[in-house]
Amino acid sequence: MLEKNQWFTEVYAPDGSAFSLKIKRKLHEEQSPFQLLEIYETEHFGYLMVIDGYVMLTSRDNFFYHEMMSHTALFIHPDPKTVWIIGGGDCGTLKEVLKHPGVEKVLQIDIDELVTRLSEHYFPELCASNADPRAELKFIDGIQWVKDATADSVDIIIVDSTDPVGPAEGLFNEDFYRDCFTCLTDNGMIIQQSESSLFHLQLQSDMRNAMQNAGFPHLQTLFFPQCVYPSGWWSATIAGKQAVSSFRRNDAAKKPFETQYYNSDIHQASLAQPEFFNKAMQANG
Ligand code: AG3
Repeated sequence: MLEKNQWFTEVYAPDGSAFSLKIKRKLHEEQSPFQLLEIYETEHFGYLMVIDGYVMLTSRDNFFYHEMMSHTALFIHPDPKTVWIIGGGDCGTLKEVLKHPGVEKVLQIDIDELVTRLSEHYFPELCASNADPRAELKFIDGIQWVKDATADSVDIIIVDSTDPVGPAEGLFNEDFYRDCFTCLTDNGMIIQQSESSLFHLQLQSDMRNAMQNAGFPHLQTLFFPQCVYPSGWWSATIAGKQAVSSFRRNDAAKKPFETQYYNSDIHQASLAQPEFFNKAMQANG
């Protein structure tokens, strides 16, 4: 007989679904100035980080998301040297970006320092590269950062945020994308986590419209599994100044580092778009 308090559950009310993980215990709970952070030890997924009741990551399966949020964009860009990560305070994306030897500078900008402090403690494997001299961590508002930044100064912006509620809401609108467009160099692109096509089609359509209206002529949504997020099927959307549907396939096939999910075939496969997705994106312009 399983007791209710042995499980952490994230309910996704609009679609009457939920995802649960069996837990051993809660290790930490703390309200930062921005959000409520919780850390659990699970039975089978290692540690679990939850923000405002939403699953952020587990030790066991975060690689799907972090690899797809970084290597896809880095292998589309012809020669990425500077990368900004907006959000991403757990440092999982940062670690993947730093695997690229050609990258000279990575700036991680998360508004909430507590995310990083807890990650250093409970997810040290994600923070293993934080001392890399190419990495810089800032704990400030990413929206303000791109507003104030110098034009033409970054190759790739990765938006590794929570859902579009609370502090992340302003990361899903046209003003933010327009500021990103200005900061990006000629081959530049933004890649942003874009929720689930099963549950959030309207949001995806709004996001893509906003990206286009902000001046990005090329869009590509990538699909990948992520069992701990609502519906278990997640996506990232890339908006580029140049075409973003082809990538440096040979370089990806010969990547000089290890990954657990990403490879050149996975990259190619993630470009395949479901019929209902195409239809909905067309219908919404
Ligand atoms: N960022 C994506 C969070 C979205 C999850 N949504 C949810 N559980 N409802 C995760 C941060 C990992 N670096």
